[in-house]
Amino acid sequence: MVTKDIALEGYRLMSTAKSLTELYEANKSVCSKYVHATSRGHEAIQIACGLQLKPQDFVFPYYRDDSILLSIGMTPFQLMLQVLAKRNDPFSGGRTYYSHPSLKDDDKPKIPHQSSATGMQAIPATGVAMGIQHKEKLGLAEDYNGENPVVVCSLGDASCTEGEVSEAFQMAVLKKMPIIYLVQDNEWDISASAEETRAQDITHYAKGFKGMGVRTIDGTNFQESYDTFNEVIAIVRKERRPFIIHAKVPLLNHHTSGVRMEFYRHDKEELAEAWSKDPFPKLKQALKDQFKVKDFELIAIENKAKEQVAKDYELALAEEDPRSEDLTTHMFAPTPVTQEKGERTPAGKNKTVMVDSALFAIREIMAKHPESLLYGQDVGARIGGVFREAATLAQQFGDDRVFNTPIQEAFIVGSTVGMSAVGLKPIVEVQFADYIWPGLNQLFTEVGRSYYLSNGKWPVSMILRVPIGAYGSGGPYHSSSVESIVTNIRGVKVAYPSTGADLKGLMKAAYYDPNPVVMLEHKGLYWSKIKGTEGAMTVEPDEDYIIPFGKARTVLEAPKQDNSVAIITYGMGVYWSLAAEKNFKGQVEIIDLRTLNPLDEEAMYDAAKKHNKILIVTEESVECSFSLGLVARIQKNCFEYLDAPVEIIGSVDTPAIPLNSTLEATLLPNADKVGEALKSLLKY
Ligand SMILES: Cc1ncc(C[n+]2csc(CCOP(=O)(O)OP(=O)(O)O)c2C)c(N)n1
Ligand SMILES: [Mg+2]
Repeated sequence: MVTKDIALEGYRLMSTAKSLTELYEANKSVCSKYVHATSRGHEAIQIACGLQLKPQDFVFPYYRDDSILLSIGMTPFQLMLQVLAKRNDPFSGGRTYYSHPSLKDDDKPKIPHQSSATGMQAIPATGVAMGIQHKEKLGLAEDYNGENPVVVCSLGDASCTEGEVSEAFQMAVLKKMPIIYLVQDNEWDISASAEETRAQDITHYAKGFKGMGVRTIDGTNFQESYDTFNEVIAIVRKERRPFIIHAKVPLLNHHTSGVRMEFYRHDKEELAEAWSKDPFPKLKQALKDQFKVKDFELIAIENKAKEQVAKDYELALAEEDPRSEDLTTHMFAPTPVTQEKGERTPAGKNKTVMVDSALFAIREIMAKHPESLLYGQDVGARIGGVFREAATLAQQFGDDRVFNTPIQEAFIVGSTVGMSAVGLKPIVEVQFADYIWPGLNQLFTEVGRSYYLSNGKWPVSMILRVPIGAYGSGGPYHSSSVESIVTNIRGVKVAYPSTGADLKGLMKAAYYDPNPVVMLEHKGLYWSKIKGTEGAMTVEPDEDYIIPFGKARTVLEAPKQDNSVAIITYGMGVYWSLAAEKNFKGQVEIIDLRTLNPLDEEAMYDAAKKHNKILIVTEESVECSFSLGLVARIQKNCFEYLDAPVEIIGSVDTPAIPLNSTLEATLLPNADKVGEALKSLLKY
């Protein structure tokens, strides 16, 4: 039940939020330099939520949630640092928009980074709930004296039609996660109305998700909102199951400072109706009727809020802007792995296939680190991955640490943001590189940007394993190469090992790296079944063996001489090159990049300076590719040393890799094609 003190605190916060909206509007030439939205109309439900969250809880407010931020204890000054994109903006240091928070203060609920992409936060938020649940199951959870943490994921009504929201809901009900989805239903989707954009509101939609608790409330009524949150939070703290709180609210301010109401809200009746639901006079009246608070006391609260907001605005205006040198801080969190260590080739061991080297690496990681987990499609006990790349792991570490997910690549990838935020270390898989696409949005929008946009607060430590590459008529949907796309996503490291020893050493480095890592694992090398790829089988390095990212491997050294070529390659390219080299003995050096981001530029330039001719060998087609970027770098940095243009051998440029084996073979590079290129380079 709402006490007088709580209602008064609610009124103080509501007055503050209203003053913010009014001040931004009155000073729009300054405050709208950077786009912002405010909570005007949505304040009651937001304050009811924020006031009841504890420091162990997690909350994902969206761009309209400045009242949530005020009610968890942020000051108007702090919020204004963001509206003005100032250096000391506590969330992002001026990197992202107003009310796009990320926070890790001890005394407040935690806010991992979330993007501006509508609805996408549902997956990272549900990932947090999944992480909390796993910590509880695995005995890793902190003791909160019965007050177990909950997650609140705030969503606009229109954002719920995004497909990724349904992936999150599915997982939340499937696993009974401790999460509350707060849906603020103002019936607007910028200028599109609810009738235009949805067949049902969220309560009806939720019926498709068995076990989802639902409460629909008047989100303008502070007491009802507070009581509902109070009840639902208590249930979720105890029973650990998901809820939707569907709050009906009016939108009283512009969609954003840039998309203004006068552009699209011409219906006077609709506007009048919206204003009739304003939560501010409602709470004021309730304070007078229920708690007998006098008018003058309420006016004093309003005036104090206005004064504070005005004062904070002056202070915020005087704050420093980001400096240009701030631009490139927090690109990657520093990794502890900077040197190759351990025994790469321990004596007395037989060679193992590459897929097992990966398996052994993960087995050692999981045995040593209780916070590590592995999930993806079919990786669970029954099969241990379609390539058996996770075989026996579930048996050894249990179904809570190694488990199957539904076919939800977005969830698999994006949930790592949340898992990592609670201190777990997720290792996840997409089944084939061809199916990374539904997960790419999360990789780009949420995973890759978290560390940078939270100004260093929320690195996402995860490994995404991706079986990749063409062999044996995999056809158009089980063969593709994706490195040009993945390396384009900043904030993500990318490895592409070509031997078991490298895969094991890099997997370890990926695990200890605080940043997200994509491991591209060529499925044609997994078992060395293709003739000429026997070199991918290696003696398994010892447990301590680790390879830093950004260090290429010399596969084959050639002496400096009058006419020679260095091949720069990775993945299957290593083996096409080795086969081709047989006809040019001693004239060809082969460098395996091993990681594509970071890239060992020094190794490339040293090779160019030594041999003066460079051939890049890639499995990708060449148009708009990662390899073209390598060519540009080498030509720019080693122009004076080159005796021939840098050449690339890649696949034939088609929209897909065809199924038929003749067509596949015609498309892919091979030793002959590499040999032809070597011949003409040597002749040049
Ligand atoms: C993925 C994505 N698509 C489009 C947009 C542009 N956009 C920003 S807000 C918005 C409307 C969202 O409406 P709703 O979720 O109901 O929230 P409201 O603004 O009404 O509170 C749209 C389409 C976006 N930010 N992200
Ligand atoms: Mg809306």
